[in-house]
Amino acid sequence: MSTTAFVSPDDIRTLFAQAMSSMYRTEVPLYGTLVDLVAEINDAVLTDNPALADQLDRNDERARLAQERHGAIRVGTAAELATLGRLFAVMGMHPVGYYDLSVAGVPVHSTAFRPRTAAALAHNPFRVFTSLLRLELIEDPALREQAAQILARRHIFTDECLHLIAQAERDGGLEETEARRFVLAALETFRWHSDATVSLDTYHALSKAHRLIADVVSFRGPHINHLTPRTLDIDAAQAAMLARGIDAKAVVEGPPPRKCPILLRQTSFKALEEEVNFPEDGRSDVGTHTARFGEIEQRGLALTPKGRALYDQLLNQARDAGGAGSTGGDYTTRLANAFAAFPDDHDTLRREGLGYYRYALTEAGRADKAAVGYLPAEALIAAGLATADPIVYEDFLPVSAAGIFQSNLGGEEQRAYAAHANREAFEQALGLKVEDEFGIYQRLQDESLAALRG
Ligand code: OOG
Ligand code: NI
Repeated sequence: MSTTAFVSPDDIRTLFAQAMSSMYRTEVPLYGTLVDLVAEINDAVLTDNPALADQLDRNDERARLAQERHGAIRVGTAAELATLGRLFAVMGMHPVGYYDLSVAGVPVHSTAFRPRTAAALAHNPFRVFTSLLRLELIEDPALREQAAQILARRHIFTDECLHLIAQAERDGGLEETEARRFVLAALETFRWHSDATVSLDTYHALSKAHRLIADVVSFRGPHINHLTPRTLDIDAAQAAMLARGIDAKAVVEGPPPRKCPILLRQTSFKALEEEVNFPEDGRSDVGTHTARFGEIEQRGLALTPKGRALYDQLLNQARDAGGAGSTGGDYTTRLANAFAAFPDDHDTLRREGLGYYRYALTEAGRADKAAVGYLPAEALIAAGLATADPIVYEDFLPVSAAGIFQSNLGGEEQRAYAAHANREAFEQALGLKVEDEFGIYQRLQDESLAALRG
């Protein structure tokens, strides 16, 4: 068999992202509304702002935009997580970042499976925020044991899916027909099931421990709980959601509106209350469950450790002022005031080493190889021989993620668990190390600098 017949993992990821998107459109029609609304807003922004359109073109970001999504799932056991890691690897998605959400009262820790190279990201940046339930955080030992037993009995992957993962690992890839079968088989794991696997009483007991525990334990698999398109103007998207009567979250998570967007801003519509059948002595009880929602995000500059430390400090300052977290009425003002201390022009952000940039020669630079050979990057920019464009943040923010979890678990803020981050336990469950995001952005920046002189 010749390896040239293998479909590239990037193409498998694109097929998978498209399949997930059409499945979720059917399952949660309001998601389709969001996708359409975001497409309209993005078109309008690009028409009004040719400089931004040029920047996206220069950085291979224009084409990926219409396809760009992230999703989120939650699994219950180490074995489930480890197999997911293998499944995502077939599509060129690898674990990046460790997120501890127990500090925010959510009994999970998480990573994001995503592509890591410039070429793979430009092809399709599809990422899946993946959480592992921390059963040890269930206080009642009997309930903890019951949840573990229920999870131990379920099989979240089809036999065909497991078979094709093993085949891809053994042969080093999948050919066209198998790749298509793999995508369909993988899709099954993330499908919604309106039939629970536990009785209504068990569901209530799990819910009382934490609604998220009930969401993970009561079903046959880790249903995709949202898919998020990327908008170029989240304030316009938020206004459009409200104008259409969509029940949007009150506060946009992340940094305030800025001239130079940084990291990630997100908003969502509240989870739907859906009918679920709970098995009971050969019949079933009808109840409801709220899990699935829609979300929109705007992505900006990836920050260096220095920039990120400043972001964390200012966000804490805004949240702590008055002790109100992000729920106080004047949060938007507090956030804007705190972030006045964060530079908001790209020259300063870059020169102060707060963010990562992708360097490229301008036409003049390409014509003047001699100058390019000896001038430092800042001098090339000053002379109009090179550009530096923001490298887009591809990851997540734990405080925002906690806010998204909370607003979809019924709103009330949960107390923090006494547990602490346990990255080693997570990596052991996954069977892989999670990569640090900063190293990836640094590499992208360094590659662009090296290419200037290439
Ligand atoms: C994941 C919430 C995190 C985000 O965008 O920060 C997330 C979940 O609810 O399972 O998706
Ligand atoms: Ni999300």
